[in-house]
Amino acid sequence: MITHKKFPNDFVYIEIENSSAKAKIALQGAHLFEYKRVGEEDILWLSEISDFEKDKAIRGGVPICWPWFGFNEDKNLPQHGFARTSMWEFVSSDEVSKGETTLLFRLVHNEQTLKIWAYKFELELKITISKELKMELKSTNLDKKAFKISQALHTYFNVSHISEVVIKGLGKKPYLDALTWQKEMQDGDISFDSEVDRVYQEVDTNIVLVDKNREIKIKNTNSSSAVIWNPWIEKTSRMSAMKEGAYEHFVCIESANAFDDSRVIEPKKSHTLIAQIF
Ligand code: TA6
Repeated sequence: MITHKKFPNDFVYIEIENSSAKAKIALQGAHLFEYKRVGEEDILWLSEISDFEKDKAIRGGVPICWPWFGFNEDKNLPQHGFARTSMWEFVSSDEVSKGETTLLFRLVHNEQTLKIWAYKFELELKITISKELKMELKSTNLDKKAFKISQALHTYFNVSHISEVVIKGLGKKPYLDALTWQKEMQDGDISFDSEVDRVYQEVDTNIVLVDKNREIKIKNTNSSSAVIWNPWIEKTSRMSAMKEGAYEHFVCIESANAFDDSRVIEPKKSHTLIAQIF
């Protein structure tokens, strides 16, 4: 069942529930901010004090960083691009089978986006809500010139406690440490006892999030980069819409095309970044 809902301030979202799972998606940013399988804990973390407000990114869920990931060279432009704060169109939904529903969202260039980024484009997000969560982000170049994008499905995973978390699948992978801007090599699995902000490259296998009582697998397609982020104590106090101690309850594992894995899209061509979470 699909229901159109809004918060008291008219911030609109879609709620979808089938026999496998329940999810909520805001039209601003096509931002999935809840995904819960029947009988299980939330897969996604959402800040208790997140904004649900026009032009402000939701803190948690799956923000879409597009058409650039991280800072822009032009410091007046927003971090992580404009897709997460733009209003998307809800195009259609389809009940593929019992317990599997797809939803399609679209963002097309407009006067505002052309002022920030001078290219004509179509961006589509297809979300499959089933026992597995699948997100397919398709970028199409509608312009006469090629463009280059970097992007991420910036997924915040809900965890029991950050000290219980181990991330597998990135051992022996090179990464860019965004805290020092040095290139490093991952030695073994990842665990957390301080701030981590890294862009892994050459990623070619599933990433596994091991928590106290569950394991979540992340399979990325058309992507060879993944971002791992936890702000730890001090950075949390400087983040918008994050309560003290929030860092204990999430880790971001982001399906990306970032830095060396940025993609050039020729006119009339598309590129689809896919993340499957199961
Ligand atoms: O993906 C990690 C990161 O780029 C961090 O550097 C951190 O700033 C985070 O994203 C959140 O960014 P935001 O703009 O949502 O506050």
